[in-house]
Amino acid sequence: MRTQVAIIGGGPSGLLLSQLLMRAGIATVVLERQTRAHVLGRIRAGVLEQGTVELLRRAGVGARLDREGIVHEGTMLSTAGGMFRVDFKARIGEVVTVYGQTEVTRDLYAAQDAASATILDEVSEVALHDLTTEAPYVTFQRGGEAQRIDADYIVGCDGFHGPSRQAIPRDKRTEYERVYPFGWLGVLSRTRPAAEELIYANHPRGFALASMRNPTLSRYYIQVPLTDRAEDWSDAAFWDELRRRLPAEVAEGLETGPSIEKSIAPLRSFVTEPMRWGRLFLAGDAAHIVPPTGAKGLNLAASDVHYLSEGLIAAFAGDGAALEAYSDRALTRIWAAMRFSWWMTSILHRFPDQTDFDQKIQEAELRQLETLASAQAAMARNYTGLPY
Ligand code: FAS
Ligand code: PHB
Repeated sequence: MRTQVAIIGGGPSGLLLSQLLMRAGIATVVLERQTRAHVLGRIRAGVLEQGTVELLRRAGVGARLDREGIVHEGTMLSTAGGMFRVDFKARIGEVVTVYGQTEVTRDLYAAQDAASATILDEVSEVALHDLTTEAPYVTFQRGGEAQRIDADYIVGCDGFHGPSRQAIPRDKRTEYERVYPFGWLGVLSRTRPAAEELIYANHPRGFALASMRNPTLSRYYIQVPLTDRAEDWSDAAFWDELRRRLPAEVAEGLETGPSIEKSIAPLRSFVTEPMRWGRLFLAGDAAHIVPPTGAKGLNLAASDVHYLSEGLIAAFAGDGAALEAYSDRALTRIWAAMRFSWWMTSILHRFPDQTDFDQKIQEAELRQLETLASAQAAMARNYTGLPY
């Protein structure tokens, strides 16, 4: 089999890249390890930056998002001193849209099907070859058969655990990592959301987040030790702990119900540089991971795909400059989001080894955010998304 761009990974990065390239007349093949049902069963991100919304519209998958997405003009933060709001719209004239990653992926699959895209799922033993030549190729198993795809370019959209990043020689890659000493226990429930907007809570018992997917589907998280397992938490125990960490006036009115999804996500900050090796390019979680505190993961995948699709489209038209610049251009925005996600995580969580001094600094950071318009504008700028 031969194509122009072979994409490894059928998550949001891979599907969005394939959609944008196909709309520009470039042939793609997407290789996905899991079944489509498995990919669509993942509960991940919930908040889209405006840049992501506009990119999805340009990709032709904005219709349902525009109908069902919920625009939020600000967010609430809760501390020992009470709850306060950061008004994105008032501070910088920007907003975010609440629309689950699962729905983004569903819309992308539908659009790719309508475009008769070649998406090969349930592949295994994916291996990348001859990346530093002009004739790279991918081998894999599917349906018990060994197969090969020759391509002009290969893009690794295969997430943190995929083979693409590892295909770059270890001495050619620099990796930066911070692993956080806690995880997020997340619950999805068919209940009315706790509030109109998201609530990020800093509490002595640990961080909590009240989010949502739509007016009848809520998404909640609480910080838990890395030693916890989701099966150790009954629904009742989760709701009790969440109530303790949310402001009393919110906890009183909390609608609870059976969890329809319950899982623990570890938190890490991770970047690999460069995001290219010969004719292999990396995009999304294959190249970087952020703690979900800043709602950046999916949004960074979108800006990578924006830059990379521009570069590939120009390269196939004879101008390779944007493709040459891809890694540096993407990493500039990635590191800005890394900083913001680290900062949000550092001011909202309880760290097992934190000192009294650390605690006072955290309180001072939160007080600045509560009382300084310039601090709120800076947070709003980063949360709603830095320009592409
Ligand atoms: P993905 O990991 O989504 O997709 C990679 C795809 O590659 C997968 O479908 C995988 O099956 C496939 N793949 C892997 N190895 C392969 C192989 N060998 N061959 C073929 N295919 C292969 N972000 C937020 O903004 N907010 C959140 O609340 C949030 N919560 C998260 C919770 C969890 C548990 C995780 C893991 C991530 C979370 N994220 C969150 C980040 C998440 O949304 C990612 O940023 C987003 O999924 C990135 O999309 P992709 O780059 O496509 O990677
Ligand atoms: C979510 O709704 O899943 C969500 C929202 C904001 C975050 C993290 C997760 O910062």
